[in-house]
Amino acid sequence: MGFFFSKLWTKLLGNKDVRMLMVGLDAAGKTTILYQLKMNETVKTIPTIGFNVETLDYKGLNFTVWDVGGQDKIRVLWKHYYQNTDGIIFVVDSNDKDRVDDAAEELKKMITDEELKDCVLLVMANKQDLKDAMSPNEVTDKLGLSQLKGRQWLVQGTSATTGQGLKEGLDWMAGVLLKRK
Ligand code: G3D
Ligand code: MG
Repeated sequence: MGFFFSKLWTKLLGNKDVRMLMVGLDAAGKTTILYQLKMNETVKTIPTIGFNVETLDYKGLNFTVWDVGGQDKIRVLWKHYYQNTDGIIFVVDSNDKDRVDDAAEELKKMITDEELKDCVLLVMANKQDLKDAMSPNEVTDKLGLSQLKGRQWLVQGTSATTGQGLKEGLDWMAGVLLKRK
């Protein structure tokens, strides 16, 4: 596919493997994003007790995706996937005002985890194509991101169905990761 494979990514992946964790509440648009990025590879679904994990691998870049929300009991199972994560992509349904507080809570739990403390955070304020969707600024506000210290983060408006914003967000991520090495 290569639609987001800018020079930045080529450069980054020439040097090392990169691991991305993509999470968010169910129906936020994660699977749709994964399929947009498909890059001629196959999306694999690994059924795990209590949750499904989707993975996509391409030239040393690994995406691991699952739904978060509610089930605190299975949270311990996620840790297995946290190791060596370079970036978190947190996907929010910008059109779901009823659940944005739940999303905020889940994000908070995730980023306060010791194992993920060095990860770069990209928030995809998804479903921007819907006319009542919260703007990326509103999403930033709702997630309480301005208070977030010691972390590089960006909120990018996206539409997984049209592909809008995906490249921009991922290019930002690649740029940050490149500078870190
Ligand atoms: P998830 O993997 O995070 O659970 P999905 O979410 O990718 O399965 O998406 C959930 C629903 O939202 C899907 O609709 C999907 O088409 C839709 N969706 C995802 N991203 C966008 C977007 O950017 N804009 C709009 N308008 N819809 C989006 P269905 O109807 O298949 O359940
Ligand atoms: Mg899904």
